[in-house]
Amino acid sequence: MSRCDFKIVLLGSEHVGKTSLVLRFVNCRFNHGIPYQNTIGAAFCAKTLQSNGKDFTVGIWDTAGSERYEAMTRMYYRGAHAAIVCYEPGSLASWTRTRYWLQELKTVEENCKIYLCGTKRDLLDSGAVTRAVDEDIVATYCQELHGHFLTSSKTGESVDELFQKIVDDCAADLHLMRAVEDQRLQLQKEELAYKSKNKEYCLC
Ligand SMILES: Nc1nc2c(ncn2[C@@H]2O[C@H](COP(=O)(O)OP(=O)(O)O)[C@@H](O)[C@H]2O)c(=O)[nH]1
Ligand SMILES: [Mg+2]
Repeated sequence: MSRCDFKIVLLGSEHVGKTSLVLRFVNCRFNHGIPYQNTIGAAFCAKTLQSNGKDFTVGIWDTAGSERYEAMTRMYYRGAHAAIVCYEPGSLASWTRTRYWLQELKTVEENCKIYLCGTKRDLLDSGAVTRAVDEDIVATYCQELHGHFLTSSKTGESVDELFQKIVDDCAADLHLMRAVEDQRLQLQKEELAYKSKNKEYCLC
């Protein structure tokens, strides 16, 4: 049984910045200048955050964006409590892929809270790239979603805010919190059962 309270999955096309976003959030760093490393299948990591004075462990699945791994990616968003769907504001192709994932999530995982994330904000701010994805269109899509953040994994801008909002939304979801409490109780029971079983064999 999983010890994570909330499951978050990252979706979006290759190169959009998903792995960098997770690394910035979990390790507070940005791998600048390191050659691009394609995520194979998916990668997992976890971090504990607080909401309303309580600790919650979030498990994050960073998926491969490539269409080659699409069937595999579906396995990772099954049962996700939240999805971060990433696009690059400077890339129309990445936005097309985003629309695909939004549609897919809405039909397959209707209870999943969806957050749009425009990545590489530093490149937009510095003028290194120009916006190709229309802001009004993004705003229209956002009306049905839980939030929209423009992040930079290079500077860290809005990264913690994105994950904090997800944890706050999950912690405010009574149905989900009931499931979290049940899971914690179950884990406690299993731990107690394990300890008392091992005591029987202890010779000291
Ligand atoms: N300037 C800038 N580059 C970024 C940012 N996020 C990612 N990158 C770069 O974009 C490329 C793809 O990033 P990666 O996180 O591997 O994308 P993924 O394929 O979606 O996991 C890498 O060369 C990163 O260094 C960002 O916020 N700012
Ligand atoms: Mg990756």
